Amino acid sequence: MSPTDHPVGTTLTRFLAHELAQREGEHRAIETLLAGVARACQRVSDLVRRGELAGVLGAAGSENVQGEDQKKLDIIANDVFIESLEQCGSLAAMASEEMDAHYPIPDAFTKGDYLIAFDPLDGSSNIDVNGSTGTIFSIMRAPDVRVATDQDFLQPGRDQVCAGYCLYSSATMLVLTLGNGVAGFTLDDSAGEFVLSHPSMRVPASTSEFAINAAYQRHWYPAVTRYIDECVAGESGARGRDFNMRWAGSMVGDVHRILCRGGVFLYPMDAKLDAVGQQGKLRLLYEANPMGLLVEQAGGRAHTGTMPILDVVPDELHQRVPVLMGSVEEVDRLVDYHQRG
Ligand code: P6P
Repeated sequence: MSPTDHPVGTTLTRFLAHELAQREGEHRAIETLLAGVARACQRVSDLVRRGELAGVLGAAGSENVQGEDQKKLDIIANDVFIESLEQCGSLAAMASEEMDAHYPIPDAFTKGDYLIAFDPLDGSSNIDVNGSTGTIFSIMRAPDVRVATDQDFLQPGRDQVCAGYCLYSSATMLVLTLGNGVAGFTLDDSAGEFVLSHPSMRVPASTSEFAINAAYQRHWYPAVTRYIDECVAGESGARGRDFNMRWAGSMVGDVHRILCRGGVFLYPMDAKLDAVGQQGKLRLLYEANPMGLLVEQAGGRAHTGTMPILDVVPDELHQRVPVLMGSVEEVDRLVDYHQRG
């Protein structure tokens, strides 16, 4: 069964029941887990929408394992996901951008066969200015239900069972893949549930829109400089057409736009990251891998510049990677420029 087999208006619950019915043994656990994810996203969406009125804006006065200043809502959203999922019975452990190590499901609760890695509030620097933010999640199988370790999460992105995000913007949308295409659900506040609105999201192979933080231009390596210069040169340049630029400041906002109308998202390796020994800015397990699976499932490409993102074998929980993803023709051109050096 594919997402296009479901009529617009189908609830997420019914969609999951049909899509997972053929999966012997594991469908109930994934359905329960994703129902918990949807509930957590609804709770975070409500807090985001209420903003100052809910007293959730502003800095928390602490740093996360990445050394980044945390927003209050980073911590609150993380707690919402822990609270919503730790008793669902489908998980052995959880890992998050906001937690140094993995969170093992307490022995008091039923454990399950899956792991979830998530960024509870991606783009949180946007939260105080009412910009788009989101939650990104990646679901994998747990090698050992009894005793989970950080090592258990270190699986290539191609092995994900499910990946998705929830975008908190003008509408709240849950977008996910179970390995059989990409479906988008819009939160119907009156009904209090996610409803299928985008049965089969596809990334057009060609685009004239790129997303990059141009403030780092002086640090770019030649492949990226060449690619962006050619886009900016427009109709009279090598590409023979004008390009547009967007930068949402939240990966969820940029990738959602690409899933809707095409484009290419770049957070590449550069001299500034190299100088501090970082392999990239974005995190592999709970940003690049889930977004990479979604983009590939929607007919796009996701690459580090040297290899497909989904083939990277992680070596630590908060590993970073360079990210080039979106319309196939543009990512292939970027990869070609990277290979030429
Ligand atoms: P910059 C948000 O912090 C994030 O991880 C992504 O969501 C976003 O695309 C990127 O970083 C923004 O980075 O350097 O432009 O602030």
